[in-house]
Amino acid sequence: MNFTRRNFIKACAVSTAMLTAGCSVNKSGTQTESQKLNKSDADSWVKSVCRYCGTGCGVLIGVTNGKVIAVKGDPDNEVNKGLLCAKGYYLPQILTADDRITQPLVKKNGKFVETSWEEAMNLITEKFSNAIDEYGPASVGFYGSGQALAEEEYVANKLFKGAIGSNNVEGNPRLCMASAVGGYTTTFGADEPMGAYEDFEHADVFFIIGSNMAECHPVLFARLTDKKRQDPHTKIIIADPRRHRSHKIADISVPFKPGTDLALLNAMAYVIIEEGLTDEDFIAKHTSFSNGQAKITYDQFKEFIKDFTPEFAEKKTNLSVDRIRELARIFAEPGKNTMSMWTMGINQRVAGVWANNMLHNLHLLTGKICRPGSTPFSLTGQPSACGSVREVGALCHLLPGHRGVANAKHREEIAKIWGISADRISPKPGYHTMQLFQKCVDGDVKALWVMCTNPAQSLPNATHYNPGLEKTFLVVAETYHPTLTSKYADVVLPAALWCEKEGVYGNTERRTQHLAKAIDPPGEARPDLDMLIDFAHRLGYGSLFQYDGPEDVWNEYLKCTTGTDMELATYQSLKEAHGIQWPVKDHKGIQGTVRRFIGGEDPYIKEKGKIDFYAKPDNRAVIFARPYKEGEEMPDAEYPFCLTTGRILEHWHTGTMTGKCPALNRAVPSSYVEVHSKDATQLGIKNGDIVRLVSRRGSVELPVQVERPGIPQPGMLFATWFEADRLVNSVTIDAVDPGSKEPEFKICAVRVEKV
Ligand SMILES: Nc1nc2c(c(=O)[nH]1)N[C@H]1C(S)=C(S)[C@@H](COP(=O)(O)OP(=O)(O)OC[C@H]3O[C@@H](n4cnc5c(=O)[nH]c(N)nc54)[C@H](O)[C@@H]3O)O[C@H]1N2
Ligand SMILES: Nc1nc2c(c(=O)[nH]1)N[C@H]1C(S)=C(S)[C@@H](COP(=O)(O)OP(=O)(O)OC[C@H]3O[C@@H](n4cnc5c(=O)[nH]c(N)nc54)[C@H](O)[C@@H]3O)O[C@H]1N2
Ligand code: SF4
Ligand SMILES: [Mo]
Repeated sequence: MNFTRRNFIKACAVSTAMLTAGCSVNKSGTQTESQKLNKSDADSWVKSVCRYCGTGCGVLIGVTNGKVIAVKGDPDNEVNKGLLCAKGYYLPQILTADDRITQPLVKKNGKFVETSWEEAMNLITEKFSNAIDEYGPASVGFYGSGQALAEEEYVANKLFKGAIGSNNVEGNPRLCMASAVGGYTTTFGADEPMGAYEDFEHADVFFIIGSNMAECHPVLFARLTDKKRQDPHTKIIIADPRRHRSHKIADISVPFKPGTDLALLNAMAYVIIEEGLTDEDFIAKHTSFSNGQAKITYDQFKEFIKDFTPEFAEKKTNLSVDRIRELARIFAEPGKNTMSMWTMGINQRVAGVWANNMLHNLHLLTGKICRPGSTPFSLTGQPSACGSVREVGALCHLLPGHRGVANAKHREEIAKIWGISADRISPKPGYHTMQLFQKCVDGDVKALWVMCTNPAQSLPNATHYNPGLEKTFLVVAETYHPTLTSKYADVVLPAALWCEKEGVYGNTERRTQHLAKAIDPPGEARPDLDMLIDFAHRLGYGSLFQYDGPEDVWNEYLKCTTGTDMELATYQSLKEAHGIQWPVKDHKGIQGTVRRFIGGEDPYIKEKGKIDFYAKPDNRAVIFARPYKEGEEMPDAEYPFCLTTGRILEHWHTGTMTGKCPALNRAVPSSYVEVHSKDATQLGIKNGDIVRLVSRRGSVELPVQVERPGIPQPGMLFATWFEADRLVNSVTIDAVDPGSKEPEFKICAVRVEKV
């Protein structure tokens, strides 16, 4: 397996560039095969965005005779300036895979049979209507995706919350970004990062924790390596219990015991205060303090933080006191700009929101925020978790434009735009993701529409929840069949994929981008948007869903953002531009905003240079006193290993797409588990051996990789989970953060058995 991966990396210039420390963006950019393509190599080049990660790279899609012949990086898109990673480069191959479905499938006597759209949609309408009539609107639900288009999620949200009256609208961002949302909204009163990729150019220090950018945000990582090359004084700190590819460019590698970050982050705050590295003027002007229940004073916070000495953190994390002090000093060095970045190592935790708060604390205590190069910058996983779910409000407690279902004024405002009476929208949040699937197990959710996600493989403790999918009347809108989820479906609807439809994505840095349609979908496959609008009409809500395509939907959605803190750009300007960052400046949406909460950039602040956290009633960001908390299930005598799960460069989540690209699949054909060499010796296992990981919930058999490609801490295992035949999520834990309801994919206890 390794041998092939090495060959792959060698053969694929761009991924080599992305994976190798210190490489240059220009070099990697000009080396890609796709970059060599000329204008004349295709009949037309269509402007779009990569459908994979939250980086949001602009692409140009080469079309000849109605077929996609190539994809290349869009040189005019500021995000990637023409660069792509391997996954982006191989995008054309996912369109033509053998298991694309081109006609609706209905399960009859346990077997899937092809059917007409008419029959499939009539059946769905009948089942949903019966459930609503008999058991009420809360007996039906929708489970969507941060990979769907904004218009698709908007229409689903309106249909379920506004027309049907069910707030059971959820999606995979709950498994991913919910803790980051919780962090931004509690600390600043408003979701999403205030900074931007442009901050890379100004930062002196990068504090990267729980994030493997080299593999998960490769083009951003290339920007980082380029910055380091141009400015060798740049300091890069990478804190992660596993040494992975991103560590190669680290000036300081900080591998620590998994699940103990909260001790490290509080101890950094301790040192910053003790050593007088705070920005007192900033703290006095722009912050308040809270213990989560009530306001506290700065002095009370200082009292609280006294327990979190570097010595305390040393015991928990296995990092030395000196190292912890050093990290705090580098982070807080006066006159330098510090940018922190994090992803799932922080979010997918039962203390995910608290960990997010603590990262914000460090920036607020040192005043390293709202300045070019100083910002707490959460990296978003999916291409449109921000644009399609966080902004559209497609989670059970939200409404479009950063509004909430529990707020009467918000319900009024949205009901007006939706053309319904406000009492149609329930003030009670629906079931969050893990509840929703539990309610399927319990038989309380009778009918569920799943769109652009594969929960039977991606939910934690999946073996517990999957029988619920069997019980519920399940509609799965998919591009391929079978997937682990579509197997449970009563109806599978063939979906148009990526460039076979048109719409909008929103990436990590508040950048909204238009994806043009390049080719027709195969057979009878349709865009998800069309399916949802058709469904709304059949349910009898036709008058509320009179749209003539995605632009019409966008125009209605745009009204939900007017006058809010996240005013979006017009469809026309999005079509022309290479992404526009909200909030737009002129109500027309030509000019975006790079940084928020700073006058001169943020259109809502009149005075140039003034920092104003206006989303909070007192205009102050909150520094939270958050206690220490470990993982829900830490190792013990019976289950002595800490299992973490995550990603590699070549594969995307459940592997339905990247598994179709021969080069990617050859490079890494199977999921595996990384083991530290000490543990391997003790267990008597070597590369390629198959081991069984057993948790309190289930087991999975995986081939062993000893310290490659990453090196986990002793006592820690790292498993990839892209392979459908090895259900790693039968082992993971479904404990959730009490605030964000995001599950703890990153930590559970297992034992290892030789097979
Ligand atoms: N190639 C590729 N790229 C992707 C994706 C993909 O599937 N494939 N998916 C996209 C999506 S949706 C997401 S959410 C992102 C995820 O992007 P990342 O979060 O960067 O990726 P992961 O591998 O899930 O986890 C990152 C790291 O968290 C670390 N970790 C585990 N436990 C702890 C802990 O206790 N503390 C800390 N600090 N770290 C810990 C793991 O060691 C791991 O290396 O990637 C996006 N990009
Ligand atoms: N063990 C473990 N589990 C995890 C995580 C982890 O770190 N560890 N991470 C979690 C995170 S962060 C995330 S984001 C989730 C992701 O989990 P999922 O969303 O379940 O994974 P994907 O493989 O991205 O699923 C997307 C599905 O949509 C289909 N599809 C593609 N395009 C379209 C389209 O246009 N329309 C429709 N209808 N279908 C389409 C694809 O074929 C694919 O089956 O997994 C979570 N699960
Ligand atoms: S970095 Fe992300 S968005 Fe860019 S090409 Fe790679 S997968 Fe696509
Ligand atoms: Mo994610």
